Amino acid sequence: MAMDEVERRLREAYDKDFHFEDGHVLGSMCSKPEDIAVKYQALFAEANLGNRGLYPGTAELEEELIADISGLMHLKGGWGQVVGGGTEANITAMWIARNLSGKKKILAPESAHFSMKKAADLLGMELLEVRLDDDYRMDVDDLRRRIDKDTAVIMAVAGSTELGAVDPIKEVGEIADDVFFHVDAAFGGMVLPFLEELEMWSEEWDFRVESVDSISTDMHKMGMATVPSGILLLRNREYVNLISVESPYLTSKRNIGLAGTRPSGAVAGAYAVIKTLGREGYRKIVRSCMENTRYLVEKMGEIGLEPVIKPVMNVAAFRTDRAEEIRREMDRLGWKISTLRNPKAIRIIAMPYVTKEVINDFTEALSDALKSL
Ligand code: 0PR
Repeated sequence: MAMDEVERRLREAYDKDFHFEDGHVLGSMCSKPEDIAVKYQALFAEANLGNRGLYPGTAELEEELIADISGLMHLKGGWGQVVGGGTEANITAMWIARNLSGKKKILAPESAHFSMKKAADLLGMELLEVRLDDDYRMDVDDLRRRIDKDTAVIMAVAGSTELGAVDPIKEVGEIADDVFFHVDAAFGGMVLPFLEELEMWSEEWDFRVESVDSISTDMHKMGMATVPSGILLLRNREYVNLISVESPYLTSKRNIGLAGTRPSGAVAGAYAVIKTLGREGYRKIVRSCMENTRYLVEKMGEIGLEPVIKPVMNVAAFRTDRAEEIRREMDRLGWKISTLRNPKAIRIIAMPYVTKEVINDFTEALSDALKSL
């Protein structure tokens, strides 16, 4: 195909997609990446940390990025790697737990992301769901009842996909003393440290809880970086041996983790964004997202929709038996929201591009739609 024809085709496809800046996407957990992340992801497009020896520069960036995120989550020493996202991080953590213990049972809250089902299936493990309490947090009494000699791992969520709820990590940690304990902070990892600095959150949820063995967080969710830039952190670097194989013909003799070739442009992108935003930059973003979440709750209240829980972070779900019907109608009007099945609710994530103006436009359109439904 001629160059201009290819470009026309690419443009056409691009225009079919929904873009965050258009202010109609209210159901995505992904960042609109900062410009600097996009620029440097492109510069490092050919880098592949799967063959580390060819990319010593990129490897240094990854080490610094991991050190910074470790610091944010109070991990000293330890080990970390940039992975393809929350799914890969959860699978890898379960892989370590299985190989470490030789056991099969995973205890996870009912609110765990569906990637846990993939992890259990792939690894031949058994996923047991722990009940939630009235605040949609893992019920520690139920957890205590379910743990037994065959439990390989307990996982908890810091920022659930549906509600942004945070499990009681410290209490779970007391129960998980002798068992591998993984915290999925795919969304919350880049929110909670800043909520804490803003004095809007006070529970310990990270490596300060001694029995936490691993934490995952995604830089492409609240990290303002490009897709895909997940991060997995491990307290004990020796555990790496459980997930590595010989790679005799490469520049490094061991290949660690699930991926061979790793999308390493995202490492440069994430590095660029954390170094330019710094803690202050993220604090500002989180503060503004929380203000907008409160504003959203207020505006939804005016049209008779109440939140399932008081939002802990910038994820808000509103109860309604007509959730699916509303989603379909709003979709027809060009608004992209998502729904929960239990309880029935519509869900909105107040990412930075969901501004007060967007909220005004959306609630106005929703109010009109509700009258005609
Ligand atoms: N853990 C949690 C708590 C998550 O919320 C998610 C994804 C994952 C793990 C898996 O992460 P990856 O998708 O990076 O593998 N949460 C969102 C979801 O499944 C992801 C998402 C993002 C969905 C953008 C839609 C969208 O437009 O709902």
